[in-house]
Amino acid sequence: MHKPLLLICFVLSGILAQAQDVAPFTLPALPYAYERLEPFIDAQTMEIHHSKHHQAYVNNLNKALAGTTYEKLALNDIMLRAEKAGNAIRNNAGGHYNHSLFWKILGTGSNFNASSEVGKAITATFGSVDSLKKLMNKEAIGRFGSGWAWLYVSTDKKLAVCSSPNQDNPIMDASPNRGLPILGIDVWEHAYYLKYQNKRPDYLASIWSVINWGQVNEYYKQALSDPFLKDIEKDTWTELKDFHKVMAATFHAAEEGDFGPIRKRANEMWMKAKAMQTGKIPASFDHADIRKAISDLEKGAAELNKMVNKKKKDADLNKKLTALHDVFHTIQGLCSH
Ligand code: MN3
Repeated sequence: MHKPLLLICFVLSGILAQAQDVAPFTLPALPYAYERLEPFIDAQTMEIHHSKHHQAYVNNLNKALAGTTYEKLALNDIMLRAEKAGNAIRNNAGGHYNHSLFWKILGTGSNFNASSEVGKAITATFGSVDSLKKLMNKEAIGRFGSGWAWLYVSTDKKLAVCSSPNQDNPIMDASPNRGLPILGIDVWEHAYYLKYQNKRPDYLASIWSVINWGQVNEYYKQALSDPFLKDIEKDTWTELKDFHKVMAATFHAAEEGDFGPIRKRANEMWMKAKAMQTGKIPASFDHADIRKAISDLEKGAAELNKMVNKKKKDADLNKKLTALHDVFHTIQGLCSH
């Protein structure tokens, strides 16, 4: 191919890849023919699963996002707020993300390679790939109703296994297990019912024959260096989120000239700052500069609380609250990449 043409294709594919990461979302093409996974997964199941089920998640996601504040966010950032966003966005964002990953980690001709990066990590973590399969099948069989079984890179960059209900996944704020998925198994009946009927274990015994381990290895390497993993880790910091809620409610009201909320919640804000100071800081953020800023935050919040108790003037409270808000943003800044 000519160089200029190659460049145009490269730029175009970049734009398209970006375009798919925000609404309106589109159904990604299946990277192989429907019958490619026969006899393990039948062509009819693949066709309905991709062109009907996945398409419906995409359509319903676009519909649910329209006109909301989530509309401009990347898919990852939507999932980070899934619980807050409500069930329509949560279920369909998950449905779109999970299936997009699922199609890519399926395929034939790329066998498990014990000396690949993910191969070595699987052996080190689970003992062998067979132990991993047993563990994931156990999660998949144990998942009551519809859901997924996951192999994911946790926020401390280790491999882990879990399952999730419905279309949840480890990226979501709603999930008790957090990290970036690198292999997911769909255990909704629509994934296997035509061929396996109610026999979920038979489907699970088969699906390992069509895992594209080369792609799983790529996802593993990407996850290890993905800055988004830190965003997920930050989202696990409950004390930070709790403080943020009180700060947002009181500071924005004060900006509008309403000091009622801070007068009412100064003690609560101080307690939340104390909780940050005594609670566990996620490993990536547990540095001296963040500890120092949290200590400043606690001191400032204690002082503000004292001022409120002494019924100081709005202007004095405003100065203190603004300074506290700045310290909080310093912490937020130290957490970002
Ligand atoms: Mn499905």
